[in-house]
Amino acid sequence: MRQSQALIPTLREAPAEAEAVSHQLLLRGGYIRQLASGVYSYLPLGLKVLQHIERIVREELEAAEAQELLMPALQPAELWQASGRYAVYGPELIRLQDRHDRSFALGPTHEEVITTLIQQEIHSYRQLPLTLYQIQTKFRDERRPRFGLLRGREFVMKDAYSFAATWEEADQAYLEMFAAYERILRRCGLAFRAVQADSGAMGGEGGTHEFMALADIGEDTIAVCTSCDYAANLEKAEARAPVVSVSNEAPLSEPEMLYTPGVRTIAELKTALGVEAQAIFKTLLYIADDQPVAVVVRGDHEVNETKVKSALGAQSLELATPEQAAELGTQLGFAGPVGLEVPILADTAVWEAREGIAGANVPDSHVAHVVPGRDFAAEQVGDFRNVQAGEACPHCEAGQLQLHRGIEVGHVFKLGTKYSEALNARYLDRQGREQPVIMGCYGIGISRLLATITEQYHDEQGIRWPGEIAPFQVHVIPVSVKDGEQLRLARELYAELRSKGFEVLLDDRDERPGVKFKDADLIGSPVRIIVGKAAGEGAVEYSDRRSPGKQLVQAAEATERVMGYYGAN
Ligand code: 9G3
Repeated sequence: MRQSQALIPTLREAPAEAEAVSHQLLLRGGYIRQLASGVYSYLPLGLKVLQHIERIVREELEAAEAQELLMPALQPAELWQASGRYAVYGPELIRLQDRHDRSFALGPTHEEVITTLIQQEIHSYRQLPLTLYQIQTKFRDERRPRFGLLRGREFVMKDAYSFAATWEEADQAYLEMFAAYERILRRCGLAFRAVQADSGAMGGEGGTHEFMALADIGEDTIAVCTSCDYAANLEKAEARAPVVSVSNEAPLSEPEMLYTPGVRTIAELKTALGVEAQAIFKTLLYIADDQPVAVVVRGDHEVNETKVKSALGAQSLELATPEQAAELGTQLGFAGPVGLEVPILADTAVWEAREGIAGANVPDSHVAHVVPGRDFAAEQVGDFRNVQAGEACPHCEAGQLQLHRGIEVGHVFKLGTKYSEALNARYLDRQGREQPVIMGCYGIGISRLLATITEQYHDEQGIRWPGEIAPFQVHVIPVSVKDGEQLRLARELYAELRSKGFEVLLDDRDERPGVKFKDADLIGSPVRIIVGKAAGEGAVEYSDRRSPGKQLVQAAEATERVMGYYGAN
C-alpha cells in the first residue's frame, strides 16, 4: 500500500476520552474510529489486523475439524422464549419489532439459533459428533461500554458449538477446542492463562474455563498458584482452609451489648474497639431473586457474590437498600446475625471462629462475644468469600495463590443438554432411542483480541505488533521523496518485497522525516527499512523487532533479512 493514497489518519494526541492504552493507540494509529458509544468502525489498518486474527482462528479451528457456517444476527424472539432466556436477560438484549410487528433480538450469542438448526438437521447418532463455528457480529447493550474495543456494544466474536451423542465425545470436543484456543492465543503472541470459571446463567453440566490475557486494565481477577497449575477466576477460586487450632481456652462469655455511636465500617470498629478485623463478623444484607438473605464473613474477608448466587441458585443478587434493611428489622452498618429474622449464609471462617463482634441490628450498637451456633444458626455454611493473595493453594501442598488482573479473551463451556432439551434437539441412538444431543459452546472475542494484543504489545511511541498480526510486515520509508535516488531505491525495494509476497507499506508522502517516523511508530510494523542519504551507494537502514538498533546494509541484504525475520524459506 502506498501511504500517500492510504486512509491512515494518525493523531498527534490521544483523545481525552480514551483511558486504556489500547484505546488511545488504536485511535492515534488510525485503526478505529468511534461511531457511537461502544460502536466502532475498523479503518483499513484495523480491518487488516482483524482479518489476520480471523485467519489464525480459522486455521486452528479447521485443524480441529470444526466447520464454519454463518448465522443471522436477527433472531426471532420465539427462540429465546422457548429457551426461557427472553425474560432472564434485561436491557442488555437488544430487542426490536419488524415491519409486521413481530419481535426479534439482535444476537448477543447463538445457542438458541444453532440448537434450532441442529433440531431440524440432525436425527441420527451417525451424524455426530459435530462442531460448527462462525465469526460474526454480536450485539450486547452494555450499560457502560468502555476501553474502546475491550467492551463494546457491537463486536466480532468467533462462537463455536459442539454436538455429541455421548459424554465422552462431548469431553473430547471440549478438549479439542481447549487445545485450539491455546494454539490461537499463542500465535497471537499473548501471555494468557486458562482458568476455572463460574458457568453463571449458562448452567451446563460440567464446567467451564476462561482464557485470561494478563493485563492490568483487565476487569477480571484470577488466582494462580505459585507451584502447581491451579488457576481460577476469583469468582470461583478457593483456598486451602487453614488448620484451626482448637484451643481449650477460657469458657465462652455471654453476648455483651456495646454502645458504638456512628461506628459503621470495619475500620471504624477496629479503631473504636481496638480489635483486629479477624475478630469482627461482617454481615451484608442481600435480596436474592426477591428473597432477603444475610451473608456473614470475617471482617478481613470480602463477600464473593458469584459464590453466594451459585449456592442459592439465584438469578439476581442485589445489596439491600436502607429501606429494605429497616423492613427486615435492622439497619445497614449495624446488621448482625443475632436475632435477625433472615436466612443466614455463614462463611466457613466465621463458623469456625470461637466468637466475634457483630452488629446488634439496632442503631449505634454492636454485640461482643457472639458465638456461631450458640447465638445464631446458619441456613448454609460454606465458602462465600474471595480468596486473598498469599493464601494456600487448594490443589497442592506447597503453593500460594497470587492475584492477577486479566482480560477474558476466550470462554469455553460444557453445556450438557440444557439447550437441546429446551429446544428438542434429539437424535436416534444405536438402539433407536431418542436422546438429546450433548452440547458445548466456545467463544473468542476477535475484536477484543485486537485491543488485548495492543495492551500487551506497545511502548510509549506506539503499537509493536507481533509478527503474524501486523497490518504490514514491512514499512519502507524514503526519508525525502524529492531525492530521486531515495525514491527510486525505495520503490525498487517495495516492488521486490511485494513480489516475494510480503505486505508492505511505502511511505511515499512528501512529509518531513519526523512526521514519517512518528507515524511509523504509531503504525507499528515489525520491520522498518529507511532509505536515506546512503541510497547513493545502494544502502538502506534495516531494523526489526528482534534485533536492537539499525544496520546499514545493501538493499538486497535488507530483503534477505526480511525473509529471515519472517522465516520465509
Ligand atoms: C444475552 C446477553 C448477553 C449474554 C448472553 C445472552 C453472555 C450470554 C454467555 C454466552 C455463552 C457462550 C457462545 C460463545 C461462548 C460464550 N452474555 N452470555 O449467553 F442475551 Cl444480552 O454468550 N455463548
